[in-house]
Amino acid sequence: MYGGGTIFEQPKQDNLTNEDPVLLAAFEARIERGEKIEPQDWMPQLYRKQLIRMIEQHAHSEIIGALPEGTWITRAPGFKRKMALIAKVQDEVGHAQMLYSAAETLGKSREQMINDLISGKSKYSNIFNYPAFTWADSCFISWLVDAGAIVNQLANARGSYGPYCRALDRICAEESFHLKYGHHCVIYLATGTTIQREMMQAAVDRWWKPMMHFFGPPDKMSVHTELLMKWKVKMATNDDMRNQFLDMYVPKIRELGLVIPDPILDKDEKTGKWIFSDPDWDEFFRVINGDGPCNKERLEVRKIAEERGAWVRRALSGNIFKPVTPLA
Ligand code: FAQ
Repeated sequence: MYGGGTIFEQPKQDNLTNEDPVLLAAFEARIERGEKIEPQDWMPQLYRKQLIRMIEQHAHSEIIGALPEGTWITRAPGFKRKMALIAKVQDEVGHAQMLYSAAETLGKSREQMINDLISGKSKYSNIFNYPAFTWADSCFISWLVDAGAIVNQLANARGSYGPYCRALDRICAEESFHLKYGHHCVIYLATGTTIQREMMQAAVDRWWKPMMHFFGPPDKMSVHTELLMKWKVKMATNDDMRNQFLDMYVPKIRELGLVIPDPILDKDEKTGKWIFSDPDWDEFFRVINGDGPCNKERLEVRKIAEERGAWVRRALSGNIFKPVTPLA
């Protein structure tokens, strides 16, 4: 296992029955007034537990999310694209570090979070368990996965937990550059030669379903939304975020002559809601529970990275002669 750190006992409480009602009421009133909760402030165990779960999953998503695009750095067409992609991938890993720091303020150590990622205990975003076969797949991620991430993060940056919101503000600023870079890459392919256009269309066909999954299960199947909205951790429901993404990006995708692989995708102008085909929620749950096309490979790569970096961590901690403990 990843060494060091004290063992943090994950808050076990799944309800509020043991919380002091006076403190709980004061806490909820602060949230209602739009105040930020800071690490030293009183908070219910369940708020702490939910935030750790969500921020940790977000951090893992950034670090695993660097992998499918990372494999394209050496093959990106041209020096400028290589430079831009290196910078983007570096940013994503940096986002993970900011988010791990935000989660650490709640008491769980980075070592434990990394161990839980590598052992498969923690989740990370479904979408990074799919392969990036072509350069166009990498372009899809840079434009539309980043776009989806921004929709989610801009909303949640207005949330209640100070360290998470501040990390999200900084992340959104960087992601907006990724979005411009990704959009430029997609425009280039979608307005290029027949082969380039076909390659971009094939990427849209492959990634559309995971992209629909990206915002989480429909509200009626979501376990955590109600409580997280009440405590202003989530500032929009999964369906609202998906709808906002469709509102913003379906016209832009179609403008480029790309076809979204959903014959019934359409906006109901009366309700303002998009109508779309069922994106196969069974597949979503299989993938997030470890059985996607690349889950094993992604975790294996992370595990190797942790093993290879062990000597650096030992050196930094002054423990250079301590033997490396094999990863679990
Ligand atoms: N993938 O009750 P809900 C990025 C799980 S960052 C995997 O609705 P919740 C940057 C959920 O954890 C992308 N699992 O859950 C980038 C729960 O399982 P649990 C990540 C998912 O928390 C771009 C169960 O399903 N962004 O892309 C997913 O209320 C390009 C029930 O679901 C964040 O993490 C999913 N998509 O809402 C990097 C943002 N959806 O824990 C590189 C922060 C749901 O009970 C390249 N997170 N699940 O075992 C959130 O906003 C929320 O956690 C949601 C899910 C909206 C993702």
